[in-house]
Amino acid sequence: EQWPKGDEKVWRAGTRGLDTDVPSITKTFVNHVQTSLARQAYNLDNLGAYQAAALSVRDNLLVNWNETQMNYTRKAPKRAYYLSLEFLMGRTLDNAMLNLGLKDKYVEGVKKLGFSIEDILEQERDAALGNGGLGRLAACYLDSSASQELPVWGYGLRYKYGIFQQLISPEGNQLEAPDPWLDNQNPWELPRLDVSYEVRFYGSADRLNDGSGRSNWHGGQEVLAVAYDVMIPGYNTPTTNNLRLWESKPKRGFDLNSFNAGDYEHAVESSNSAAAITSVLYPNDHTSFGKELRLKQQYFWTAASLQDIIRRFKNLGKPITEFPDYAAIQLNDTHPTLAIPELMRVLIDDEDLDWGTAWQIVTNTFFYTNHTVLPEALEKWPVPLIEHVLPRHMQIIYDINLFFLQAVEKKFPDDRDRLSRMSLIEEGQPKQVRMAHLACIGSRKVNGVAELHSDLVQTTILKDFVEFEGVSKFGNVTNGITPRRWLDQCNPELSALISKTLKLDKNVWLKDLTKLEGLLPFAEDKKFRTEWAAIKQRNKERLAHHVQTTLGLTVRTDAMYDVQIKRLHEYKRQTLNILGVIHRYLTLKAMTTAERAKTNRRVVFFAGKAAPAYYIAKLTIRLIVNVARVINADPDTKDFLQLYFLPDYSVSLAEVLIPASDISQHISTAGTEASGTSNMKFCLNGGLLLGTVDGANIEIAEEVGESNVFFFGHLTPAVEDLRHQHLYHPVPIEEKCPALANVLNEVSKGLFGDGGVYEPLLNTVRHGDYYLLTDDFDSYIAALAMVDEAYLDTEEWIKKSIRTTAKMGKFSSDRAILEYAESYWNIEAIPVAAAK
Ligand code: RUG
Repeated sequence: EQWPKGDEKVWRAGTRGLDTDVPSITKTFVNHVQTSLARQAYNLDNLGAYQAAALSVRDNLLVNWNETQMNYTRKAPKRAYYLSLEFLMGRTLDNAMLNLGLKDKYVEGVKKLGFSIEDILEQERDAALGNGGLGRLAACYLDSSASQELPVWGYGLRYKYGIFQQLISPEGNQLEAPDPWLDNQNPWELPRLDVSYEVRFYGSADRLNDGSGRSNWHGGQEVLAVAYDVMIPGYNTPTTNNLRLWESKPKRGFDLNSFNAGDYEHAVESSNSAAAITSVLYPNDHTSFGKELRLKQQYFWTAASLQDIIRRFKNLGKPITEFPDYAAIQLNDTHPTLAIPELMRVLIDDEDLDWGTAWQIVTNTFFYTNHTVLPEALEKWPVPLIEHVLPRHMQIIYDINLFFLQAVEKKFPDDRDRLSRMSLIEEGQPKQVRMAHLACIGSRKVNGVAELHSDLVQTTILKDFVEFEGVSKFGNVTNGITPRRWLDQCNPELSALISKTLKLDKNVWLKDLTKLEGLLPFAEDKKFRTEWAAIKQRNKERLAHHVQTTLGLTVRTDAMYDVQIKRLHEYKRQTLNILGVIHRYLTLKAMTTAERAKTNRRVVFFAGKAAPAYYIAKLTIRLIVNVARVINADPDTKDFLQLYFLPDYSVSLAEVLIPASDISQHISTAGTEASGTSNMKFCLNGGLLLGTVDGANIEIAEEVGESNVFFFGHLTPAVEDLRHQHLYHPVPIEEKCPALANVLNEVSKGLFGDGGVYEPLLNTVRHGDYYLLTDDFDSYIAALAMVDEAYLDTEEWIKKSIRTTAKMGKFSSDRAILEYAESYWNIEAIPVAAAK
């Protein structure tokens, strides 16, 4: 190949390589202190040291990132694009050092410069551009894609404000504050002001009526999407992929005419409305609100991403009909479904293709992952809203629907119920577009995220579609988690013990997690068990220290740690857990001192955010906080039962909580939790699982063996009947579940402060009980008793803990991403040579 510009030798002499030894690391660090931060040793605080460390690590990432991108461009492989409205990345510095294999060197380097790595790491703010499991899954998948050297790019939005910061008032109410995560500058992103696209909203769409099916969409508002690139380093490979996040900007700075006429407000109005699109992440999980700004976010992001993907494809000089051979686009839930009509619009209106050819391309390009079957979470957009914001897309959706229903009618003649069930448009006031139906028919394949969930997708919400399109279009990819962050990074001592025991470099087992099985025989080794348990103990002390320094509370460390951390939601049943805690408290109160002394000491932790408008979820937080206040102050019981609600749950907090847990709770009503991923994280760290027969709990039990998990509660097939009985043959709670009735009464009577406050929450259990607490409470309490009994047999418990970790190989996100790559996207690894 010919050198493109100037003198190759001069270029090469100026090219930066990786800093891989301590002197070059400290040199780059000091350079950044001097020239990027304009500081010196005498005025460099921990925050400055973090920034200098981050910038020097980033230099290394950039070297690899450049090589990787150039390699992809040269080899022009098929690529996959992961479109997700949420990427819950957490902190980057530690992860980047570990993935580069340079953490030890950086630790030594910053020490020489007078800093401790722990202090530096604590300075970083989480990148919290997500609500929970869906966004964190996207982050794990990026890590695995890069680690497996797969050509995968992420596309998302660069929200100015991530998920809100959660504060707890003295009364126990959740308060929300903005999360200005970009305030201290973000060293992990590269603004690409040279990469920008125009995106249109509103206006009108006139059909050309020339038989082509084309329309002219004109007028309205035009805004700019500007790219910010985030480097995604693979583990133990130079491959460094890209996450491209879009920021919205006005196309023109402001309206000069209004400005000159003295109308300053109007002059900046349109620029404000453009910037508003990417200003904040919607803090709802599992609810669809039909808000115009959210629709604009979805379209803005999909339109910009598609323009970028198409431009990259066009650089290859191939005919547009080959697009699906070079691009697979994964829709993470229905949030990016507008990409389907948008690609149709581009192919028909801009590329002049006929409908059939365009539809062929579209349905070979997209893949759709469903993450929930809960009806309130299935996205629907009012037709009048889409007509207003995206008039051309509404036309296209109607056209897609027409052709689709004609085909259904052909296969199932005279089945009008079926047509109305399957239509993209739900009749009503107003009519609504069913996004899951659109995502399904516009995609090549559809998958759920755990075996049970994928079955439910196929037998409930998309049943008609399976009958129409054939079952082979539908599949399952059980979720996974990256063992780099969720074991090596968050639990370094356990990681080191595993490497030592398996006599394997961690580079090996962190990339082939099934190697953990080699730990199984060591469950019988007393010395190993002692080491294993000592690490758990130190992780509890680390957590207790964290609570002490952040909240000023003293947590005992000689107890079982019982953890439930996840979004607050009725279906996840934090209510069941807190009512169980109260039950335990009442039981302890009724015991003699001697009886109490024989019980298992337990510390219960909760953490999680509630959507700001979710009243019942917020009331649950309030109850937890007030129960904690009473229990922790009760001299009779406080040595045996402690309770904490840790505010402002985040990825970083999870990294401290998970390694410290003995038992964690995943207790959703059967059939409601699609998969869950924190269940996998706890088990990987040797925490046992207390759960319902739901989501990925089932597959975890299959792997680790039922004797190592604690299952309780009714099974999915029973749920519908039970709900029916609640409605039509209700049995008073005092009769059906006296233990639970007693707990509710104590709350009502004011044992934890004003009982009246909690009535709306308690009434969800007394009446209707949609999430089946009255059905599952007794078996839940029995399961908790089994957990206590098992924990008192310390050696046996440690064996269970070891066996659990040993059998978690399946749940590596590497396994999951390879399934997507092979069975869905049809892409291959494209290794890149290490930079010199
Ligand atoms: O609730 C699901 C979890 O069960 C799952 O593990 C996770 C990742 O697949 O996605 C969660 N989810 C579902 N988050 N939002 C939705 C619905 O929009």
